[in-house]
Amino acid sequence: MIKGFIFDLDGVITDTAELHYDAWKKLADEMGWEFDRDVNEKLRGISRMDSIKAIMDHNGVSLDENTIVELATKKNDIYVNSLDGMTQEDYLPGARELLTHLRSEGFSVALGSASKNANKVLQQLKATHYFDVIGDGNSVSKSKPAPDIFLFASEKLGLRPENCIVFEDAEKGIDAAKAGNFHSVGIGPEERVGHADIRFDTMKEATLFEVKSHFKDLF
Ligand code: G16
Ligand code: MG
Repeated sequence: MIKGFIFDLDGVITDTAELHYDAWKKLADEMGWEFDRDVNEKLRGISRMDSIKAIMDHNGVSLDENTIVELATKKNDIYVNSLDGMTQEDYLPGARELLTHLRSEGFSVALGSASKNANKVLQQLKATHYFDVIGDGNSVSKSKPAPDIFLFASEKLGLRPENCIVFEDAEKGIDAAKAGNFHSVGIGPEERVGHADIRFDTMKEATLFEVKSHFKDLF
């Protein structure tokens, strides 16, 4: 029986990818590093420190740990400032409708995001009240593709993984859901999330009706 839903944030509830891109691009330009949208795509769903290391790898750069933390903090300051402009208009189409529907049907709902800024994003969207549990980048130390963030969320909800559906837009996020034995819904193209149990191009198609009809035996 499905009793709970766990949502990734960036790429599922809202699209902060563009703001992350702008902030990394600013840092990369300052450092003289190459950074484009293809490299940015590799950062989808992974932690801030894993992201900067991926950008450095791409540029064949190595630095000591303190400098890496300093640069990641610089990027984060740029990113956090840009969140001030985010409003209730910035839900991905369909996301708020699904959250509202799940609450009215009495399902438990949690956030399972890699972001340490998830609380700020939820506040900007005025979305905090949709969630019984908020799992973010501060909740666990091992990031996706490890299942830890989703296990944290399901434990806090008091549910077993097999009673929860995870919504994710990142390849590594679906890997994490599978590793934890969760049912999974992929949001995005086949080449990215085709390994999810079911997949929708966007959140707009991912209505409760559609999800229930795909996981018929579980409701
Ligand atoms: C999000 C983004 C990632 C970002 C990560 C960490 O994850 O998809 O690109 O690197 O958060 O963000 P921050 O620097 O704010 O801690 P998710 O899991 O919400 O998709
Ligand atoms: Mg995501």
